[in-house]
This record gives sequence, structure tokens and C-alpha cells, in this order.
Amino acid sequence: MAGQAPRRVLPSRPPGGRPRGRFAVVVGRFNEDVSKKLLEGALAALAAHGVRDDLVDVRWVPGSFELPQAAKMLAEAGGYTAIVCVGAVIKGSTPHFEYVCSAAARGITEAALATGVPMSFGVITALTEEQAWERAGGVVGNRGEEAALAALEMADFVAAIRRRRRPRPRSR
Ligand code: INI
Repeated sequence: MAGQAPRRVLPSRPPGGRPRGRFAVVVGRFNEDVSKKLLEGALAALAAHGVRDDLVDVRWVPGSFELPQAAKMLAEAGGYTAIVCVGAVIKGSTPHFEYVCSAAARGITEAALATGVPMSFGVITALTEEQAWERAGGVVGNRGEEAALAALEMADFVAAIRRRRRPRPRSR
């Protein structure tokens, strides 16, 4: 309806209990003020779902272009249940925007598929700064929070699949 904030449908988490293991949030520093809001949203969502502060590592990288490499290296280092990637790409007057957006999206997808560690895409791709703020805790929501919820849901998904794969102990 005109004048109303759009209704948001957030990913819901199945009742898997408190998530296990460590989480990482990788943050692109480019457009830092916006990225900080995405980081805040991601940390708040993880905390709201029972992830202790000391089990969340925050790693900053120069920009969204660097998110995939950092996320992949963290996943390969081991010990992460899921990795949340956040950043803000705002269209300027150059084609740089398209390159950075597509490299981040493709790279994060490939890193998650290659490592098997869930990685979520909390990157704002906005045409204007105003649009970016709307998605960083404004009327459209907070992409960082949404990405953290997606990471939690995928962490549950992976845990459920692993439980099914594990052979049950034989009863005597
Ligand atoms: N990085 C972003 O995260 N957002 C942007 O809007 C952006 N723009 O517009 O250029 C951006 N560029 C930097 C890029 O991510 C890399 O850090 C840089 O190209 C060095 O590899």
C-alpha cells in the first residue's frame, strides 16, 4: 500500500536449539558507516538466537570485493559453523559497481560451495546512498540481520544433514 513500509519476510529458523560452534562476520570497510550498521544487525541477530559474543569473530576487509577470499580462508582454517558476509556497494558513475557486486555474489557462492561452510550474502547493492541506508536498519530492514538469520538457518540445515548421515549405534 502506498506510504507504508514494505512488509518484510525474514528467514525463519527451525527450532534447532542453541547453535553450536563459532560464527564469523566478515565486513567490507568501503562505505564504512553503512557497513557498521550491517555488522550491528548481524551481531544482534546472532545474540538474539543464543550465540555467545565470544563465539563470534569479526573480520574487516577493504571492500565487498574482498569478502569471498576472506570468507573462504576462514572456512578453510576450520572451526566455523557459518560465515556472514556484509558490505555496502553503492552505484557511482563508473561500471565498478557491477564488477564489485557480481564478484562478491559469485565469489561468496563459490566459497560456500567449495568449503561446505554456509556463507550468507549480506551485501547491499544500492543505486543511491539513500537506498543503502534504507537497507541498513531503515524502512527496508537490515541486510546484516537478514544475513545472520540465513546463516543460522543454514547452520541448522547442515547440522540436520550431518546427524542423518551419522550411523546410529547398534542396539544389542
Ligand atoms: N567496495 C564496496 O564494498 N562498495 C563499493 O561501493 C565500492 N565501490 O563503489 O567502489 C567498493 N569498491 C572497492 C572494492 O570492494 C575493493 O576493495 C577494491 O576494488 C580493491 O580490491
